[in-house]
Amino acid sequence: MQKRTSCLVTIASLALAAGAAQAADSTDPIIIPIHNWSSQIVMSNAVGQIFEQMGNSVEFVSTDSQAVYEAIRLGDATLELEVWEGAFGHSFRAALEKGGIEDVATHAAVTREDWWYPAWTKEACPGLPDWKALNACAALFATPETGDKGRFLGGPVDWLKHDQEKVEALGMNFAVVNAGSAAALWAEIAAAEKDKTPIVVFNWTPNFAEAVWPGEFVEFPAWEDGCDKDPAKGPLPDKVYDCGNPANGYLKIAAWDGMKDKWPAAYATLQKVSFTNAQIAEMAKLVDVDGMEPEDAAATWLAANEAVWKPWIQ
Ligand code: TMO
Repeated sequence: MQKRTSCLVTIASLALAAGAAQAADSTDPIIIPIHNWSSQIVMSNAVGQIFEQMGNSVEFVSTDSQAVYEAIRLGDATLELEVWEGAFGHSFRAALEKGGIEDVATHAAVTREDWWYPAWTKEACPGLPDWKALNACAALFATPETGDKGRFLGGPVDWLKHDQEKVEALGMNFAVVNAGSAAALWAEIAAAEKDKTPIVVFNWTPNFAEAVWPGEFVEFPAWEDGCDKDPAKGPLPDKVYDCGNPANGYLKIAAWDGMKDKWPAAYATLQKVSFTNAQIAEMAKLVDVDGMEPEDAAATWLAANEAVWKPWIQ
């Protein structure tokens, strides 16, 4: 009897172990959202190609970079590979509070997204990078479009950088104009470079741009948690957004909380994914400087970096 019981237990645990080993990923496609800046598009293709090598099916869907957190929560998108703290922390935190979305991993990369100027701008406004010095130089950045106010060229509106709130909170003499695309930002910097016109635009790191145009971020009052919600946070007691974006921001990976059960192998790989600043800047460069298609850039990157990602699929 004793013997028989232990035999049954053994068979049961063997069956369990076999069941666990056989729990295959669903054949449904993993839905990977694509946004409007190059590193995110290349990284999404690279991780998608890794999933395909593992035998998964993948579908890429163009998605608004803020609405994506709600889509993931509902399982309409499976994951997000680039959750930038500055641009998307607010939407990500709101989705986490509602539930259905998971904070899966944090990349090695440290990020920053904020007002930025190419080096030649500082010659015209030597008090930079201090934001008060920038504000005192506002007339240097005036255009017919902005009248006597300085022009700040922000990113596409879906990056929701709260630049207008920041201008109002800090009482800045600037008008915010949004670029239609990331490419429009690069075109604007390249045009200003010809005659060294002072310019202040939205930029971020890691990005290809830092290798092409040396420059600096404007130093606003330091970010504090809650600066986007709580007027007491930041230097002004009655304003929200009276601060810059985080200077050492995170870059996270998020996923639908059903992913781990539906695609357990892909999920285990996703937990290991981590890219550095240099790797992300390189992904952007393959598209923005070398002119590759994102799919080819991803394949090229994977071929050159097998030692980085092969361990993620074991
Ligand atoms: C979201 N972005 C990296 C473009 O700032």
